[in-house]
Amino acid sequence: MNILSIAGSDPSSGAGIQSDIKTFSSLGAYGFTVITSITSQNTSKFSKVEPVSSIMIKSQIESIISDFSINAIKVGMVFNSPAIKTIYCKLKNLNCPIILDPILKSTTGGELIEKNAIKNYKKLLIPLAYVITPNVFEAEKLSGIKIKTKMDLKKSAQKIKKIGAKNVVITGNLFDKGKISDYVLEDSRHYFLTGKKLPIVNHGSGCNFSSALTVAIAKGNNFSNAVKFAKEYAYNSIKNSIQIGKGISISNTIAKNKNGENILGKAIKNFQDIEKVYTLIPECQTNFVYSKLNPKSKDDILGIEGRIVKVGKSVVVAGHLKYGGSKHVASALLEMGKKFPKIRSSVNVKYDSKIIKKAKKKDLKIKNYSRKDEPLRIKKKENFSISWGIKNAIKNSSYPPDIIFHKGDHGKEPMILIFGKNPEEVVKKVKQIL
Ligand code: PXL
Repeated sequence: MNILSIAGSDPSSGAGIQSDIKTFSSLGAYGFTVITSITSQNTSKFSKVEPVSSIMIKSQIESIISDFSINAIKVGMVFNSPAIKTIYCKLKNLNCPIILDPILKSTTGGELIEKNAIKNYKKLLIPLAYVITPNVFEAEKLSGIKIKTKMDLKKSAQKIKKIGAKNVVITGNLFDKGKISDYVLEDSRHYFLTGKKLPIVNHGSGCNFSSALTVAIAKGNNFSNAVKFAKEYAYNSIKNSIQIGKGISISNTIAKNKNGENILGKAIKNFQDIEKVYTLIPECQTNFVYSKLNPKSKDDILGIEGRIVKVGKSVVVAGHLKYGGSKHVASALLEMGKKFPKIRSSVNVKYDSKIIKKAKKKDLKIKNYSRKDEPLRIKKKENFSISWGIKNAIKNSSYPPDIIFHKGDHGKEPMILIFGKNPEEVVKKVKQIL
């Protein structure tokens, strides 16, 4: 996932470009940056701002878009009209969602856009936005409507939508005591997303919200799910904010626990390093999966969205680790886990009778099933075959097998699945059969 942030530099890394990169990384996206202005500020004081020339902004954008494919663009602080015009010219024909986060003032009071640039901001940038995310103050300035009631809020959002943004989210509304809500105006509906207000004044959560929203949209989430996700992400960034300077707290974009990814990632690396492992890769290629405790569906099972593929005499990982990334091997593991919940990892390799012989010699426990016995109603349903096969193979077993294989059927490649309590145990078993 590749995201471009066009924004200002904040040396405290609480907001702006630096903060955006932190958010993108924590969510597994790659962040490119185009710097529109440089600020000097810390947690107590905003000092200076110096705009980057439009020639340099243009050149930065060209460097990035000529080389990389971009899944979404976030536009944050743009200080003046030349910057706005340049960004408009460069983005207007790009076919990728633009998330516009209007930045007028810093939390500590610095002016982050020239007054006479707001007109061009509205005219040129708002119509490019797939979504715009003003806070209440910014919505008032952009719409010219003072927001005192929920009705004002709706009118303000409608006015901004009329200027040209496809969707509008006005963040940080404090109408209900102890609560904070975002007002969301989509194409055909509008609603509030309300949550608990944390009593923490912080620097950065607005940027965290729009950056997380950008990643969620780039990943193809539908709009309302993306907004929900971003709201929760921003809430956590405030909850985890750190008092690192002498002034207000800095919101903290802690990465989600990546334990599963680390464990599976390491095991895949060890799998790749096994001598002659390429001989084990079947025609339909290999996936390697690792389940959460008590998985409910394939979405609780981490796998490669893609495959481990054979390239000459080596194997490479084509794709990324993702929960829900595997269909077939994950189905097998899910079925195995129903009877033997301690078994949480599996890999599929090519069937070869020599491998089965070797596994027997090494005292690995082996079960099998025949795809020829598969009832027609199972054959017809996509992805049911494997669950059916595994269920059959273990139905009379009082222990979890290390290996389950089948010898294929018309047009179905024979296959071996190797199981273990964790990915490293699976790699150990693979080493035994080679
Ligand atoms: O939080 C908004 C923001 C965005 N970008 C930059 C900033 C700020 C607030 O201070 O400095 C560069």
